[in-house]
Amino acid sequence: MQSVTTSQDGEILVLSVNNPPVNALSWHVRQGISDGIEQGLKDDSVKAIVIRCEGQTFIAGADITEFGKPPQGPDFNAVLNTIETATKPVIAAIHGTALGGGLETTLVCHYRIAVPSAMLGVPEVKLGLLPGAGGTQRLPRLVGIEQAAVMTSLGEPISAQKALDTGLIDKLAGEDSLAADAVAFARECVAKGPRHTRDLPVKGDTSIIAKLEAENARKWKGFDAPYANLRCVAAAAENPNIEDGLKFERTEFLKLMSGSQSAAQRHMFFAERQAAKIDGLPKDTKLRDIKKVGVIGAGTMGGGITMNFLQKGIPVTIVEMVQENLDRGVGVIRKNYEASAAKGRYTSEQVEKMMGLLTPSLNLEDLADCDLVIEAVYESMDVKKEVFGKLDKICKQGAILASNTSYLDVNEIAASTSRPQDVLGMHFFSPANVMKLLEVVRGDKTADDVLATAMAIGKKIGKIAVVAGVCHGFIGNRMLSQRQIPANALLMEGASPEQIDNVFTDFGFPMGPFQMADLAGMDIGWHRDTSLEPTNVREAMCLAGRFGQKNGKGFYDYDEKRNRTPSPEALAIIEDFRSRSNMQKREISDQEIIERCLYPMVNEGYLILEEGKAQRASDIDVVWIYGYGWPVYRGGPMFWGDLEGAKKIVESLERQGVKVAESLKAKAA
Ligand code: 3H9
Repeated sequence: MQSVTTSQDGEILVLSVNNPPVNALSWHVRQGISDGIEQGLKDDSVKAIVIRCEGQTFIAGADITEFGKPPQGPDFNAVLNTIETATKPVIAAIHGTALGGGLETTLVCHYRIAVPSAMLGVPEVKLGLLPGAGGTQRLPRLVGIEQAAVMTSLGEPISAQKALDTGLIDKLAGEDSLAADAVAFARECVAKGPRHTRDLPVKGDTSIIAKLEAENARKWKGFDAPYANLRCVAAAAENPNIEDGLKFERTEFLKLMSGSQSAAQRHMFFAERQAAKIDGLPKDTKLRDIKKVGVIGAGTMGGGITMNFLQKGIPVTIVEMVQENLDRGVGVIRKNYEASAAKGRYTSEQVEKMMGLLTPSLNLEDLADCDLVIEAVYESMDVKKEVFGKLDKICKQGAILASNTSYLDVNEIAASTSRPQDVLGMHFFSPANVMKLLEVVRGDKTADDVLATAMAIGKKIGKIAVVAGVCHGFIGNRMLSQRQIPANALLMEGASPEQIDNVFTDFGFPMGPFQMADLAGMDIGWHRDTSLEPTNVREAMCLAGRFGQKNGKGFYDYDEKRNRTPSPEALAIIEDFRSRSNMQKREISDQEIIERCLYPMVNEGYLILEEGKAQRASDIDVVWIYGYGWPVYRGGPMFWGDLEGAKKIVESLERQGVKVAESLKAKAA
């Protein structure tokens, strides 16, 4: 099959790109476009050329799978030059998404027409890149500095209508008549002749750049690409001669392309998509129909889980044991929606519609007709077994019974029912209506269609679902504990909470382990027996009434705005605990903190893979990026571990006395 075909409609030559699934600019597409343009230029009967695409979308960008491989076929910039310098008008006919290199292709075309549903953008920043084929220089010439700065640095596409309003496209086509409308438009363009984006002056004001940098300082912390994009847009404003701007863009692009951030972000692009695939399960596994969901528990977790489904129009019955708790839970859901409505995310009608899909109940029997029931009760095996035993008797045959447990043995929970094939874990992360990650825990007896349905429903409610096997803490929490143990030990050896947390935030985490403990609340699981001697620093903090952010004091002191400052009292408690444990304080380097806290996590990742508890290393990266704030520009613990080097990690782990995974040792050998 040819990836670019030509056809002629009177004096208009139409090039049709056909490279499923997203018409990426693979080498054969570049070759096909280049050949097609040459053909149109040579043929005297051709007066104008249309570039359009088959399938779901216009060109969605460069072929990311080609990055880092030896170049093949014509250089993209050379192809763009062929289009731009064509002596006959070239018209881009856009449907679906024109993204990245796809949009850059349209920018060198002389005219652009799009269907109203089309989206146009330069999302390269999300891959740690910039539109390096002239996008940062031509876009400002069409839409102005402000719009170009927003589009390149944030990477969000705009609608066809907005593209028309800002001058990015010339005309809207009928939704179902793009091919014919593009040819008709091309005929109009014949008389006008080619028109070059590069010849337009750059309009607008670069003050937007500082504004964007200030507004996004938190979000962009640690990232190189947003700033590089903005530098290039500024260069467009500063260089009237586009060639100078293009040269600047090239240098910035190559820097990003050869750096580790883009490699990590491109890895995550594919990792995220790969995570949805279940090894050994046919793609067409028949899914169970989920029309109605039950949630047990109206606490923070149950409420958050419920919101995900209501937002997608799926009715939920939420069950609590006590009226007061039920009312409180439903009240929190309403309050959250109303807060979003106040920010303009929903209309009040939408809020009422979502609330109308919610049935509060005190009776488990009301879950009888649910297709999926998610239990989010207290984390105790006895309680969970009791709930699942009851569900087994109440729920209809074929219903999926899921536990939101974060640590417990899903096989044991399943064994408390007569239908373990219908049971699995659906581990949401708090706040469950916000956090993207969903660990779908496959029990030994979980049926294939149950697993596939849980993964699909996860996607439907906007989560990134990852399959995990049954083990203590599954993928994420199991690795988290490998980080927490050394973090606590380092505290005893002489590091302060602030030093440790700062190493984490400098690494790119939104917070460190002690900030996280303060946020979660130190008293979770504390026995509250004040007559007992504390066995760890956390208990010592609780005994001193330092429960974390909730009462303004934990490892840190907090003001009303929850800003943290180091706490002399907390430091004294640590010091006291240290001396009572007969530990000697010593200087600890930031590098030691990294090696002690993060290398054991990488090691645990290898053990998880060896035991088959994760399908692939990239799934582990997805868990850590979407569930625990691992910085995406470092690609997750497994990708980062490869960058650090297996040998270095193994040597350090051996020095630390950590038992090293065989597969990690083999990699280091
Ligand atoms: C660029 O253009 C650089 C330039 O400036 C040049 C400088 C010199 N390449 O997302 P989906 C695959 S950088 C290769 O599930 P959707 C994807 O992996 C690029 N493959 O579909 C998946 O494969 P599989 C700038 C790609 O309908 C399949 O297509 N462009 C590419 O939910 C379906 O993908 C971008 O960053 C690609 N470019 O969403 C756009 N794109 O089936 C990136 C997708 O094996 N793409 N695949 O898992 C997207 O944002 C979405 O894919 C899109 C469709 C919105 C297009």
